[in-house]
Amino acid sequence: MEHKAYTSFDSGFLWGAATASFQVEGAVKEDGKGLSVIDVMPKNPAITDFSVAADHYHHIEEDVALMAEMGLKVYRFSIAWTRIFPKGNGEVNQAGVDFYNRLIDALIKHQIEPLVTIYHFDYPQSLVEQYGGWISRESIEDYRAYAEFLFKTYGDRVKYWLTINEQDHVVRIPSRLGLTGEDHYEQLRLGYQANHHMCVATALTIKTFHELGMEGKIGPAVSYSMVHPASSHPDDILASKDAMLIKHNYLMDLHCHGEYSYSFQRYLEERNFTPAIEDGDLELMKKYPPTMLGVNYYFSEAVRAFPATEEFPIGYQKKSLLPEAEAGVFEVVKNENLAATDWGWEIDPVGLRLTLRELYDRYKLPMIITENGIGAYDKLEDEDIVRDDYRISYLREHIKQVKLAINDGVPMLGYCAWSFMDLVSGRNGMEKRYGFVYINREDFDFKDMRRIKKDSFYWYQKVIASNGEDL
Ligand code: BGP
Repeated sequence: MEHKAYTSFDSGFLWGAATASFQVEGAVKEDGKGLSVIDVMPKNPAITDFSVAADHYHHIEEDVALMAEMGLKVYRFSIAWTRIFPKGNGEVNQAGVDFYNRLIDALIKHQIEPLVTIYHFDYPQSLVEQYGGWISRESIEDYRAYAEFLFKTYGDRVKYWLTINEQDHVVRIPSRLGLTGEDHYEQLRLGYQANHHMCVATALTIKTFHELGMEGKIGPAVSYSMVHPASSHPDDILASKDAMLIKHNYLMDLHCHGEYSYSFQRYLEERNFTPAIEDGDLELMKKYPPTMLGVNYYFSEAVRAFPATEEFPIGYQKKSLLPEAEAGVFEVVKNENLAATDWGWEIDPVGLRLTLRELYDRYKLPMIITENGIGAYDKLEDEDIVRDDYRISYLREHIKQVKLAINDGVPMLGYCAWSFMDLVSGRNGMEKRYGFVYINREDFDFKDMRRIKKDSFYWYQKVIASNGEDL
């Protein structure tokens, strides 16, 4: 809807940018760090691994100085669990603790609010070896204890906490659970068990957060985006609702309402995916919901109905990282109304406003955008220039929609672009860049790791200085 008058961003709006430990830090074996599932997963010979990344581990002073120059109000980063507890539990590694103390102190010195992700994909490999990791119930207490340690160690300076990043991706990407093997359906079954444990672990962690009397807010960072019906045909509309359920809402319903919704229960039962649930688990989730939500948003999708056939019976899935087609439910199709990135992600700024509205309608929590950005083949030109006007335009259009969502009445705490600096993409190495700051390295040539401000750096600096007026 349009409004008669529009308000500006609140003066305390948190303008920020984000990264994740394994994608920026490098130094994967330094100063006592233990191995994570990311460090041991099979390498793709065509792209770089995460062992050096943006070498942030050795550049934190310089990187934080750049954040300060840009005017960031908040910096979202994740703590590498295995720097703190190399084995995931047991002994603490003081060198790892000190590293994040230095980072947090540097941020505070520059009046940049730290927004800490407790766990962003880099699960301790030792926990997989000890008891199978997230698929075992033992994982719950180890996560909670790790989070409690962080609260006690950094909670005097950190007010905003994200529990688990994109749990739905962890559930569906076997290597991130430390799973091996080829049986897609068995991996999904285990994934839903892991999902349940992660939800209980999140609730227990939020309980600990309250018991310790922590100030500030806590909640998951969820990958959540609208799934549009490809047409106004009622079958397609049903397909879009079902896709929203099995991609996004199933998890939010657990986190925020402590329930497996009636339709998701049916979905799990029919596929033999129902996890073991102990008495009290759902009550715990109900009692300790998040107090804020982090929202990762890159694109929207369009779907149409995918009727089951003999060839594609109910439950058949096109095996892919994330659900793209499931017989009897939905199939992702191209949205002819939208342009896409070089990696085929459909660019939908209005979809962000719709997403925020949908989340607030359903879960009534204040939100912060924890990731939003465009991956592109940036080109470094002579005199250290990177003309990333496509990034400026992507971010501008999305920020406009955040403002409109605020005008619709959605409480927004802030906006973190992905990413502050170039980092190793989750699946595409260094060639898919997201940062405001260019890191001078390629997949297999580390060059000099020089930090170079892109055009978007100067643009975002003005956006922040004008509190979102000068877009
Ligand atoms: C999200 C992750 C990030 C980041 C981002 C971009 O799913 O939380 O860690 O990787 O996606 O994805 P990619 O790097 O695959 O382009």
